[in-house]
Amino acid sequence: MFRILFLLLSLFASTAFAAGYVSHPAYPAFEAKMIREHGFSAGEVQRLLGQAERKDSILEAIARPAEKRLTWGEYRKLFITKARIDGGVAFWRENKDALAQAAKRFGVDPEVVVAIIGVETRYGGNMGSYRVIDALATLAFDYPPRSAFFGGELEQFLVMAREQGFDALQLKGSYAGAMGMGQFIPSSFRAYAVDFDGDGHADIWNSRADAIGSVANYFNRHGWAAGAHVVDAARAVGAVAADRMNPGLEPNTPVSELRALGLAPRSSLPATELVLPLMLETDDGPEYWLGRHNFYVITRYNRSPLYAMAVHHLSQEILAALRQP
Ligand SMILES: [Ca+2]
Repeated sequence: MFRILFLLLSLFASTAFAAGYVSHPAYPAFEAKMIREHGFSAGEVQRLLGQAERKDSILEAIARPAEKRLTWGEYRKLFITKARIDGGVAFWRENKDALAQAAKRFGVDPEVVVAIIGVETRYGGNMGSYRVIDALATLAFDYPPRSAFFGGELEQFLVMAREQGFDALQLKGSYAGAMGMGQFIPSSFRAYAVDFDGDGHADIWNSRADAIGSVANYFNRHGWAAGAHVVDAARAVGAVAADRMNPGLEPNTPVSELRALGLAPRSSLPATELVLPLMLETDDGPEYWLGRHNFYVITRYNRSPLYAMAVHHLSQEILAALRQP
C-alpha cells in the first residue's frame, strides 16, 4: 500500500518537474515556430523546454545593468585594475600564437581581443553559472519587455546546440544567455564563432584559440580598422555644450564644429574627420574624449560608451605592461 502510494507520488512529482516551460501560455507558439522554421519535432522541443527552469535571480539581474547606474569614474575602477591588467599580460603570453594568427587573418589588433575577453569574463575566469536554457527561457517567457528578443535567442540557441552537437541542457552562460570567454549570445555564436584550433567545434568555453578567433572575427565583420585610433583626448576651451555631448554612439560631428561645442582635440585631427564628442564623469570632474570609428565598432559588442572606454583603456594598459622589461 505504502509502496503504491510512493510510486504514485513520485510519478506525480516527476510529471510536475517535467512541465518546465511547456505549460506556459506562450509555449505553443514557440514550439510551432521551432517545428515550422527549424524542423524540430514537438517531442524534442517539449523534452528541452520541459526541463528549463524559471530563475527569479535572472529577472532581478536584468532590471539593473551596470552601465545604467555607474559614472565613468566608477565603471573604470571595476575594470581597469592591476589584477585585470596582469591577467591580460598572462593571457597574451600564454596565447601569443593564436592571437598573432587571429590578428593576421582578421586584421584585428590583439590588444582589443585580449581586453574584450578580460572585460567580459576575466579571461575565462567567470563565464557565467546559469544554464543557458534556463536564462533564455526565463527571459523569453517571463520578461515581457524583451520577450521577442530573448525568444529569438532561445530559438537560435536550440538550433546552435543541434548544429554543434552540444547538449542544450548542459551549456552554461550569463544571466542573459551570453556564452564562453567572449560572452556571445546565440545569434552571435551562429554568425561569428569560429573553430580556430581546427578540432571541428567552435568551443568558445574551453578553447582559448576558438574564443580568440571568434572575437577577432566579430570585430572584423563589424569593420575594425587595424591600427586606427579608438578615441582621442579632448579638452574644454570654453563653456562646454553639455547637451551636445554623447550624441548616440556614431562619430557624426566634424572636428571643425568642436570649437562651437567648447571642445578642442589635444592632438591635431583633420577638420573634416567625424568624431563622437564624449563627456564622461569622474570623481575629479568631467573627462572629454572624441570617439572614432573603432570606438563605434567596440559598441557593436555592447552598446555602451562606458563599455567601449573600458575595453580601450584596458587594452592600452595591457600593451604598456607587456612592453615593460
Ligand atoms: Ca575548436
